[in-house]
Amino acid sequence: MKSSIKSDAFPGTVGEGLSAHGVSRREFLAFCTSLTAMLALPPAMAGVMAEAISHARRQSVIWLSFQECTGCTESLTRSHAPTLENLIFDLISLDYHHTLQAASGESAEQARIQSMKDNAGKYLLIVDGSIPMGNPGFSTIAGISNYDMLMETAKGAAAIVAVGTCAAYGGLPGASPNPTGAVSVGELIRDKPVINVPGCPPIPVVMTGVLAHFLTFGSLPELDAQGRPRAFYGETIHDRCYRRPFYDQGKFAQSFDDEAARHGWCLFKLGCKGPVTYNACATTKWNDGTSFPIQSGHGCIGCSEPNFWDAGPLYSALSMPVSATSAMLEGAAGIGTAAGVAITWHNRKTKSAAKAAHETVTVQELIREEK
Ligand code: FSX
Repeated sequence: MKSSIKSDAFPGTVGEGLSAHGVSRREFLAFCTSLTAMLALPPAMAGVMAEAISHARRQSVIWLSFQECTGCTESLTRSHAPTLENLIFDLISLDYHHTLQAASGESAEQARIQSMKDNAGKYLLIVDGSIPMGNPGFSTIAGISNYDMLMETAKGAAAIVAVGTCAAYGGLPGASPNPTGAVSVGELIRDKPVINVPGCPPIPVVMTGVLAHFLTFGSLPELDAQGRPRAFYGETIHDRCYRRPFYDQGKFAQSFDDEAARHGWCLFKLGCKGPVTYNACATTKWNDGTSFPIQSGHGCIGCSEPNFWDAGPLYSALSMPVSATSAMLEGAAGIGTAAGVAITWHNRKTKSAAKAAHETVTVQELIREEK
C-alpha cells in the first residue's frame, strides 16, 4: 500500500483511477465477482458492484488510531502490492491516518478538520484502537484526548467502522485489569451506525469488502447482533476448517511435533479456539489467500472474539469434551462418557442456536455449561 495521503492525485472517479493504474476492466470485474461471493450477494451483483464502484467519486475516509499496536494498519500494508485491494484503498481519499500520512503537527490536524468540513455527513470514519476512559491524558493526539477526538470526528461521519478487536471490543488494552479503563467505539457512539470488523488484526479483505459495499450501495453490509458483517463472521473457523473431518473422527494432535500433527490432524487439544471463533480466516485466508494459522500448524487463538485475552490459556484445550466425541464414535459406554456426550450435545446446541442468531458463544459459557 502506498503510504502517501494524496487526496488530489485522482480527482476523478475510482474507475478512472483504476485504469490509470493499469487495472483492466476484466481484472476489476473478477475482483468484484470474488467480493460479491464473499459478501454472500447474488453473482449478478458483481456487474452492478463494478459499475457502481468505478463510477463512484473517491470516498473520503478519516482514520483514527487510539490505543493499539498498529497491527491493523500493518495488516493492510502486508498484502502484496499492487493488489486490487491496495488500489481501492489507494483510490479512496484517505484524508487523515496517523500512521500513513506524510503530514504532521498542525497541518495533519488541519487536514482532518478540513475533510470534516468539506465532506460533512458523508465521510467514512475508520477507528482502530480502544479509548481510555480512566484518564483523558492516558492517550492524546495533538493534545486532544482520544475520547474528544472520536466524538468530534464521529459527529459528521456517515458511518463508523471499528477496525480490529481493540476498537470493536476493547482488545488488548481492555484485558484484565484494564488499567486505562479502555472501552470500544460502540460503547461510546450510540447515534450512528458502527460496524465492527474484529480480529487482532482483522483480515484485510474484510475491510475492503466493507468499503466496497459502502461504495456500491451507500450503506453498510448486513450485520449480526455484535455489529459484524454476517458475510464474514457468520460461521466459526471450525465450521469451515479443512481439518474438521479429523475432529469429527476424533483424530487429534497431542503435541505440535507428533505424528498426528505431521498428518495434519485436528489441533483442538493443543488449544485451538476455532470452535468458538467467528471469522473468515479458513475461507479468505491471509497473505493473498496463501494460508491461515491452522493451515500453518498453529491453533486459532480466537483473536476476533470479545475478551479473548482473558478467555483462558492459548494452549489449553477448550473444556468442550472432545474425548466424549471420540468415545461416542468409538462406541464406548459408561457414565462418564454419557455425561460427556450430553455436555457435548448441549454445547453443540448452544453453539448452533448462537449461530442461527449470529451471536457468539464464549469459551466461558461453554465452561459454565460443564460445571
Ligand atoms: Fe488492536 Fe489494531 Fe490487535 Fe494491534 O489497530 S486489534 S492490538 S493487531 O493494532 O487495534
